[in-house]
Amino acid sequence: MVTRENPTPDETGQTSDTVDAVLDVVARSAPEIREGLPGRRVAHGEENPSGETQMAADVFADELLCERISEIENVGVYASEEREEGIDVGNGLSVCVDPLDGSSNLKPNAAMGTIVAIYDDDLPATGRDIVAAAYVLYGATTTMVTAREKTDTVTEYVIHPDGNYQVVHEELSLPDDPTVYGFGGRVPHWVEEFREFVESIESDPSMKLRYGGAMIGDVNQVLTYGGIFGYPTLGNAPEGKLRVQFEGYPVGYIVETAGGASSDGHQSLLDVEKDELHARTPVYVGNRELIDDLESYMADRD
Ligand code: FBP
Repeated sequence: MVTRENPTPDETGQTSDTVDAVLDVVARSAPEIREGLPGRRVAHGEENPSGETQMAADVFADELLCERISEIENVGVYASEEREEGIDVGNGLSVCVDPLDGSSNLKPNAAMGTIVAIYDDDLPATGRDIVAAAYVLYGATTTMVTAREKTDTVTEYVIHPDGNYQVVHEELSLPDDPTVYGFGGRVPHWVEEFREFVESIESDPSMKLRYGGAMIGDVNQVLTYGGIFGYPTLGNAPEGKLRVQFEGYPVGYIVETAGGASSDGHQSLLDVEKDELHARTPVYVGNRELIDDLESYMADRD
């Protein structure tokens, strides 16, 4: 379970209502985002702040969520992976959104996600400022997984086409026996220490490769079956690809709350400190023993 040195006194009252409202908006918007995808499988013509080509669907999902989340009472900032800076929308919690995670999966019609992290501080916040995180997975069905400080549990919902949603797992926890693994980045760019770790994973006959190219799909495999997902440090990109505020903290928080572990190679993702909104970090999440092994392989690397 996640422990914080300075816990928010009590996630009740206003904070709890705001978290409820944000998660409700995300769930109820998911069918519209899904329905909006077919006509938006084309490049928008712009780059996002991380220098990646935006798809029309990225922009559509961002605008829809921005409009709705900004209207929620006690939300102070809306920030998105698709925008250079956070938008000041009032006083209160900071909400960071990756509107469409894995949007390169649009063309081959594979799984994608929406990620949300809610921080009780200004941005860039730290991983210990999270009061809730969630993701929607647009797979064969649409599901949402949430982790909240208030309950210290991870809950999975199925979202129906009309926007209503219901609990399918009240308290999700990582299975004890890991069986799946998936790692991003071009293999020739993996560093030696990581390569050796992957060889140790692959030499275990109980482990099967599951990699789909959208972090949320891959992390959901790990939460369902147990195992490890990583987008590692690369020889040509030491910080990897994924962004701390939008991807690293929320998946780290969700997996840790589900009884697993997270790491940047050396420490919990929640202890990574970066002072830029769009900063990146290597991301590894999964069963505690696999993350411990990973960290021992990576120990000699900065
Ligand atoms: P986006 O949020 O821009 O889609 O990028 C994130 C992501 O798609 C992750 O979901 C995935 O793990 C990774 O990038 C895959 O990147 P690549 O195909 O470049 O290795």
